Amino acid sequence: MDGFVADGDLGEIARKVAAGSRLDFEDGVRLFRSPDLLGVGYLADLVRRRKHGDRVYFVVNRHINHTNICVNGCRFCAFSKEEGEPGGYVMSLDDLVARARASWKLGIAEVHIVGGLHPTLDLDYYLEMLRRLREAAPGVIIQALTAVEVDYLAQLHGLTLEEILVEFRAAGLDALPGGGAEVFAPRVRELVCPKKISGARWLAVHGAAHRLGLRSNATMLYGHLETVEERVDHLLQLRELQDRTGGFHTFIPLAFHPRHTDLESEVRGPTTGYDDLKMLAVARLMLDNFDHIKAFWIMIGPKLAQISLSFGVNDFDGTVVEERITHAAGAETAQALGRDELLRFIRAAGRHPVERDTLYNVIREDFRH
Ligand code: V47
Ligand code: SF4
Repeated sequence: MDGFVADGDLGEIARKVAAGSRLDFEDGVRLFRSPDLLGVGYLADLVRRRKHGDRVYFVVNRHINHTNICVNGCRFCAFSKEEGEPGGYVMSLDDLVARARASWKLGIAEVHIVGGLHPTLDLDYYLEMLRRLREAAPGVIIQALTAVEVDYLAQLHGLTLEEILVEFRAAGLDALPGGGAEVFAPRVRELVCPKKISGARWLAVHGAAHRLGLRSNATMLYGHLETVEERVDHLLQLRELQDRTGGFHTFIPLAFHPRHTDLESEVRGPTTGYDDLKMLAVARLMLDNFDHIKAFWIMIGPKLAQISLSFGVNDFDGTVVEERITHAAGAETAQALGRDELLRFIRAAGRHPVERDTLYNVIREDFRH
């Protein structure tokens, strides 16, 4: 193994990885600081291969952002608008349901719905949204509402997290997406999203969801004002909750896109390919209790997402169809990839594509070449 890891400082980590032992905080920092991207990637790939062999998952899904009006005004967000500001929108439920239904007819397995914290949309809007989606697109898994939205609506209606999640589940919610986690460190939150719920509260929402049997994802927004130590701290807090609940499916690092955001002049520019691959590989190594590490090609481009399949990644998300958050901040990727394109990228990397649903049930894997 040592022949593949050029950085001598990674020797102890390489031994731990070979033995399947858990990495600690210092290991995480060392991995981020190491200039040996190929060595770190090689170690991450060992772990990926051990867990998944040559299988790479993908989902045929559709994202919908029902409103961009938001009271939080996070400094990294170019998507949100204040109420009354030009460009603000709220989708009618008829419009939202029609979009989901059209995609259902085309065979999606998942609809992914997140939006801003609207000052007047209340619980009834969300419960009706879920009920109508369930009716209009039966069998499609509804992954909706970030922890930030769940907390906001709970506060608005004086409900506990458990109470509101039970209502959402009864109306049709199947799983929570991973958004809103950003970076848990209070120092960073104060700088980039001072009005957003704390990291502890984000973890409490996911913990409550897991206890009720809802599964969820986790994210981290990287490439802005966070330090390497704060990245590792974030990963370890996720690992700790996962040890307790086992409710996370997937970790998705989100590459910060600075254009049109309040942080544009405070960062050097968008993340680089080196940083994106390093982030994915270190996540694979530190999150030993997460089954899946997902590359969101919308943010890093399909070509780099394909390369990341050799750096610890085993999930290539998704067909997407419509994406507003990253595109408002200057993303130059397309908004959709067809199933055939996803298959082509995965196969060309020498991997075996597996079409899944949100809960990682296999939908299909006998694709003909
Ligand atoms: O919470 C906001 C991020 C998230 C920017 O769970 C930005 O499967 C980059 O969470 N540049 C929403 N990112 C998206 C999200 C997600 C995406 C794909 C899959 C899953 C999943 C979840 O987008 C927000 C925030 O962290 N974000 N602004 C920006 N300028
Ligand atoms: Fe609102 Fe979410 Fe944008 Fe923050 S990231 S301003 S909470 S829409």
